[in-house]
Amino acid sequence: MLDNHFKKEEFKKSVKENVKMLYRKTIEEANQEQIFQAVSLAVKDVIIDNWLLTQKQYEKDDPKIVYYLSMEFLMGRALGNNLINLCAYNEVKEALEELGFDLNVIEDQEPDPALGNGGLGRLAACFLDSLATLGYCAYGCGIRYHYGLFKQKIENGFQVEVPDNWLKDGYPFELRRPEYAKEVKFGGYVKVEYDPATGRNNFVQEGYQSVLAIPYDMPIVGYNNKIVNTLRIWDAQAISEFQLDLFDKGDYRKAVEQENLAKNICDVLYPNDNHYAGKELRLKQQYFFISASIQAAIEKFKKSHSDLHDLPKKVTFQLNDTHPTMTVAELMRILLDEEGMTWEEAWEITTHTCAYTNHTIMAEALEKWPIELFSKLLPRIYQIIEEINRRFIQEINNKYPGNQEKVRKMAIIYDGQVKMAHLAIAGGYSVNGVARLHTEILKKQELKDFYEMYPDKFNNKTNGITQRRFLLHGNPLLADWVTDHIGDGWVTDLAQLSKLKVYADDKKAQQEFMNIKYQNKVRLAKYILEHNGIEVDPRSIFDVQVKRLHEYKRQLMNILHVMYLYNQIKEHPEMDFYPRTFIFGAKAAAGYVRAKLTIKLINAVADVVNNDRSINGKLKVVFIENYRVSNAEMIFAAADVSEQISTASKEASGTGNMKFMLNGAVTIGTMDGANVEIVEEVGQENAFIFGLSSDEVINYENNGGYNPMQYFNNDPDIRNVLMQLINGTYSNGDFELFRDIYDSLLNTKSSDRADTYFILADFKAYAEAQKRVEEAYKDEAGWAKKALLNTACSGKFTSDRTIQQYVDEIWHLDKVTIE
Ligand code: CR6
Repeated sequence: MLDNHFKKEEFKKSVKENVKMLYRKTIEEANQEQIFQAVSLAVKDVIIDNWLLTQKQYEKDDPKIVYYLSMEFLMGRALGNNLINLCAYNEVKEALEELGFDLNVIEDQEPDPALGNGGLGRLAACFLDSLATLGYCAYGCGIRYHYGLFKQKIENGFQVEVPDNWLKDGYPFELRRPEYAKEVKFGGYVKVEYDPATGRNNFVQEGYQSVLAIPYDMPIVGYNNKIVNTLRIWDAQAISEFQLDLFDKGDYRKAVEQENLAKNICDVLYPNDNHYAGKELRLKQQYFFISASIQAAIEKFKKSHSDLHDLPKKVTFQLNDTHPTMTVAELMRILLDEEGMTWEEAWEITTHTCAYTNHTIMAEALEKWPIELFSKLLPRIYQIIEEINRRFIQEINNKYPGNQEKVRKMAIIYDGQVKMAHLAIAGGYSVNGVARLHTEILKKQELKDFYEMYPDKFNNKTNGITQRRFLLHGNPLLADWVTDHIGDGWVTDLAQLSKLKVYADDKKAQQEFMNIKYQNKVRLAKYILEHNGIEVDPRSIFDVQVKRLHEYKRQLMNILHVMYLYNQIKEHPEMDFYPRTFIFGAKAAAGYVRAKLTIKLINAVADVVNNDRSINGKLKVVFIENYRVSNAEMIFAAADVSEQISTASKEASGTGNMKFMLNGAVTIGTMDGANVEIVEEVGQENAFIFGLSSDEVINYENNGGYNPMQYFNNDPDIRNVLMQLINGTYSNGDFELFRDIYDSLLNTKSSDRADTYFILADFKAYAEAQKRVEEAYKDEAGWAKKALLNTACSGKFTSDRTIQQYVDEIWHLDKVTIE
């Protein structure tokens, strides 16, 4: 498989040459960061050859293209992944060893491109990997944020956000393409001109401000197939740099305004996961990258096709959540205003080209822009949405004559707001959820009226993850073991993992499997010691919850349970207890006060528990600082227990759950999101399921909630733990520090419903499930079998499967092979 380009000697020569050219140094003089740059350039050189080949092939085959439009691409480091997909990892590792360098250390020099928050952005990155690997023509379209998701420091137990200046040393895998720049217009007003020649009105935006969108391309390397697709992220540049004559005309103020507009747009990724903040700059970001992307896509289409009516046959715009919904209106604008089509023609094309993925039912994540803000910033786009809305309401009225309730619930513009989800549904041909349960909830609850009106648009695409990054790269020991047993077909066909099932009862296989887990735990323990100064025992159960911090994900329930266990051990020192290490990793949105307080609570509990010698190290709590893609790979590989404990119905899918499963961790979780399908694949007996069902939760919610007080009053264990939040146990005597958390559960003053996420209702069931985990772990062979079966049954959760379903059922792309 070794590509010609990766002849070891040649590669070494090229690294040396790059060090010389870039830094005027010999390889002995260069530091690790410089070696990283030099190695990356050598790798990029190989990639570019394949990139050109791919381009040629696409020009020849003219396949249908999917544009995956997303505000977020949480790519993680590229060097290791590119080497994996070029099948050159081991060769390069050896070459570097011969030069006196360790590839792992070199990989660690790369900043994590963190242009995303969590699951949604990481999903986009997995999808790009699968699209290239399966040979489909795809472009990722996004924003080149100068600052990605903040870096997290923990100071005195609190989260502190540090800017992520990932571009400061230059990013070797990007390619600036100024020749493809596009102009994007904001503000001004729309002038209507009657054109006697056509008998139509022309709509002309005037008095606007412009920004130049400059694309940067990143290569997306397919696995072992020479295909290299493109992630195109747009950066903003002031147009005045190009139009200096503005100054001459004396329009200095406008020039400065445009300069500022350009400066701000791509500054920073909004750090909210599953939460809509309604900021004007965010709206600018959305239109900025959508306008540039759609303009570029139409221009590209027109280069090799004569009739825009064929667009739906050749192009799909997939909207990753509502953030890119502007696509619907921008495409209409181009077809109407620039291409001179009639409304009916343009609408026919648009509604067969756009498709929408919904990623949440959380009300606070729904994007609703105030008309004021929207129409001022995007006057022409707003006009078009008004017309879409007018016609859509007509359609509703035709279908449900006289039913004002339907109009109120479904209109795109209502109550002074533009509802982006409604626009995405009306303006596209497909609406999909991201796990079976989630899609059913959309159909029966959240989007019920839309489902009734357009049943055929709705479909499910259960999320997936790429095994190339999360097993082959992240867990080389297990990857090799799997290949030794069933061959390497799983790398591109994960269903083959089911061939491992025959080893589930095999003593030798079990031992080897658990020995690999042990070695990965040693690797993580070392990382924890280096980064947290906490010593953990790799023989203890590694019980892990890593994901964004959000109340619905219930990290709070996890830490309350740790407090409960600690009480138990203190009260009954003689009690049989299998040593356990609870590991957390999570970033909280900078403005999410309660989430940040939860981080403090976890660290406060860790402080007390880890320093209590009387419990003989039976319990350890670790909060891993700055959880991100690169350390995630190592964490998944080392987990025994995967915490997937969201309030049922709230987690649309989850994807961390799949990464744990692939790496042989056993799930403790609720019947939520993709957990339902995980249990279906691996069997009830190989997971620990507990808690309220989504139906029960929704039922409570529709009937005014439930009363957590009853649990507080009737259960002394729960009462004890809650009292410890306000009696100074974990706050050096400060009664107030954690009072907000206490209040959130019992609602003594806040206006929200008490215990919105049913923590007290599920607490005892969770504790009981944790007890079952402990018992199961004591049975070594039994646990090994469970762990091994989790890996063996994880085949369904590859993003290759997800992408193939998108292709078969929504996109209908053509497969391409490089000759
Ligand atoms: N926060 C869902 O909450 C899902 C991902 C990807 C999320 C999560 O359950 O796995 O999307 N939703 O589909 C949003 O971001 C809106 C997420 O990552």
